[in-house]
Amino acid sequence: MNKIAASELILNPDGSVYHLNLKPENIATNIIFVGDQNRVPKITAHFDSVEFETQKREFRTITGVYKGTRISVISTGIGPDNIDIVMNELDALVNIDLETRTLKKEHVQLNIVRIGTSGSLQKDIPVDSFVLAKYGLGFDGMLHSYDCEHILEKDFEDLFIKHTNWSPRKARPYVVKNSAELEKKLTSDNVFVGVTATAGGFYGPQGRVLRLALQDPALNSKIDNFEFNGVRITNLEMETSAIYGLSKLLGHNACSMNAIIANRANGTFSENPYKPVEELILYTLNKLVS
Ligand code: R1P
Repeated sequence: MNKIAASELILNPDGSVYHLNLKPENIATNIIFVGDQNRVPKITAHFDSVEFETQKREFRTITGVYKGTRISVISTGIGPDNIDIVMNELDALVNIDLETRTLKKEHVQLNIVRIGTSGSLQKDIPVDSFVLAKYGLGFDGMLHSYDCEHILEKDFEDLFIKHTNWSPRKARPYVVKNSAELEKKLTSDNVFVGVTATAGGFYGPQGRVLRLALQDPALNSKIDNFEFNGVRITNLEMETSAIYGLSKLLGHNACSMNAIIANRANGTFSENPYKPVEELILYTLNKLVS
């Protein structure tokens, strides 16, 4: 069997994976991602018990038990580039034998749920509400480095590219579906379901203007009035499409939940953004273990 070289799968002297600082026994198969490292203890504060904690750079992990279910909470930091690191290292922890550096025979499937913050693109999806992503729509281009054609929603992509007159100078938008099983678990009347768009930046890539002009100033309004099979693009953030793409390629389940803290369509920002995040944490934890 092919041995993965030390330069490709980098391990720390204690045998943990390079960026996440984790060994296989440190993680559960149920995983919650958050962007902000300070959100990790806010989630695990609700746990019955905690067994493990580590941090390297922005990647903080706490593993423990919530209502009888073992869960790891991991901060990914900001952006799809970080998701590439987190997803590949997590998958290596469960599907590669780190000692022999060879692929394991049995595939282990992870359940990955993001609890993030995001801006709504629709006037009727107000600040402080929750959005669940049925699809991730990536503007970031990260996934194109992988052999990924077979997991993409090509009809959706083509329609979106035509609708927005997407510039060929930017990466082709890619679309990946969530795990239907996790969506079923996490959905309710309190949650808007739609498409979460993921940008590879916070300002220009999300249509924000401070001092720099945009390549397409009308993009957000075009995104706003796009529909695919009756599903709208609900919100913009920086991780979901990359999580969906790599999860699908690596054989894991993923679903992304976002607390809406800004409404880009009417220019409002939540008066207390910590409140919807805390509410979404409790909502998601309880749905996950139900
Ligand atoms: C930008 O401020 C960050 O906040 C959002 C974006 O996706 C990006 O990571 O999510 P998190 O609050 O989960 O980090």
